[in-house]
Amino acid sequence: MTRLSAATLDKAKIPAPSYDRDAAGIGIVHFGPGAFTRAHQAVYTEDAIARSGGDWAICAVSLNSPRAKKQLRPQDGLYTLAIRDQKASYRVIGAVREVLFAGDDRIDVMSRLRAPSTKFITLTITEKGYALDGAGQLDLGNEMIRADIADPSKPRSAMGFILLAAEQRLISDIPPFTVMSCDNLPDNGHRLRDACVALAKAQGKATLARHIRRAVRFPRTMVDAITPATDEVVLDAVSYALGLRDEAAVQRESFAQWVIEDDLPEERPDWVGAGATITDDIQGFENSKLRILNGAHSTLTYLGLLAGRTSVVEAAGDPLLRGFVDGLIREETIPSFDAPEGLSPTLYWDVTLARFDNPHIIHKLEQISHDGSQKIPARILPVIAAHGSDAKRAAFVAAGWIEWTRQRRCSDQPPTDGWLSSNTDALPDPSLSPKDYARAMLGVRAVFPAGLPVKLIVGNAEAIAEQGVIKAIKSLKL
Ligand code: CS2
Repeated sequence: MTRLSAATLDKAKIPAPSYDRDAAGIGIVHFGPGAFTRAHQAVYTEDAIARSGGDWAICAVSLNSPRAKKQLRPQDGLYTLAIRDQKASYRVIGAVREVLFAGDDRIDVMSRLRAPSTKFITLTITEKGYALDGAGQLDLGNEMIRADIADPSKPRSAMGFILLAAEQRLISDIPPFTVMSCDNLPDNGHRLRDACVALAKAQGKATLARHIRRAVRFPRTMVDAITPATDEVVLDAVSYALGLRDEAAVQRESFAQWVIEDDLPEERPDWVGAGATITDDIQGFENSKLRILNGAHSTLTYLGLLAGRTSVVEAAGDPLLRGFVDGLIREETIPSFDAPEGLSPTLYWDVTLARFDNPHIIHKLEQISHDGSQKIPARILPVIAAHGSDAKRAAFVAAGWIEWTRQRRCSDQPPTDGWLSSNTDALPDPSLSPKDYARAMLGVRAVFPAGLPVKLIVGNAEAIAEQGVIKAIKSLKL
């Protein structure tokens, strides 16, 4: 089958970019061009360009793998967005104009970052890409950070690239870019800014650190759209609808939300026209999303995997797991934070649960299970911190994650978790008893802060190991 590309686009049987792609210059460099950003930010940007024009096309940069380049380059950056909901729909997105892999194209990446036409750097590098420790500070012992300290001129981390480019722009008197983290990280923009400042200092560049703090904007954001990994079923459905082969297609539910902190330059894409919200209470939105949606996801994931479930829709359809997560969110999570004005957290949860029930989205629990060591501290532990030993269900989820890591570390399918795998020295031996393992895990400060109800969590982990998760849930005294 003929492949999708600029040359074959006129054969597409689905809607294609309505604007002149060649006329839209690149104004955004995006680190981490995985499925999420292609299904989310790139779509907002596509709509913004189509509505209001501007040089806002995207240069997509992968830091760790040439995969996106292999998928997208032969297609001139074009790919299909498949919306999988009651009504399926397909459209070709054209906002990505250039695709680079830092491993091969470092010089091109740097010249894009330095170019005065680049006004934004955006990131979806996942939690682990920020190399933060349990307290949210840059982990100077992280391998890529150590490399960026040893040789700042050949960056490996996103922070390293941002710093080198900011320094070169400063020297050449080019106005700074705005840097926007679009990852599920509490306080994402500020943590990224602080990580950049810490790295600049560790590199011995005090002036650059000051410049980053004073002159570069790092608006925080809340991003949302459920985007399961692309599989052959999606690729085949897309090929059929499109009439061309597309190796870079992505799937998503129809719901999408993007809230951006009101700290943007005047000159920016018409993201608001495309449906994004600008707010001065980003934290309220962040907490709602991270603790409600992502917290429920992680809950269904670890408890669901322990119970032999495989997808969100399947786990949410299990009356026991559904009742458990519903109680967690309503009775423990929602009272743990202040919702932003105009957002009803209970309504938000109702809508979220209905999104989990979408039978057209098969979101694998295994996918969500990745990097739990980075996700649990953002999604579940703040709820326990807010209620202490009254956080009965949240404490059970923390125990579920701990016991799941023990079981999986004992098996031939260890958790996909970069931090866990590169810090085995700091972790308890999985052959310990579930009780001793859980107690020792709770002492791993990079994940668990001091002051959590240790006895409660350890007891739950033991119960899950002894009785199985289903019985353990049933015997919870709530
Ligand atoms: C999920 C998120 O994989 C995960 O950790 O919880 O990717 C989730 O699907 C998105 O944040 C939804 O916006």
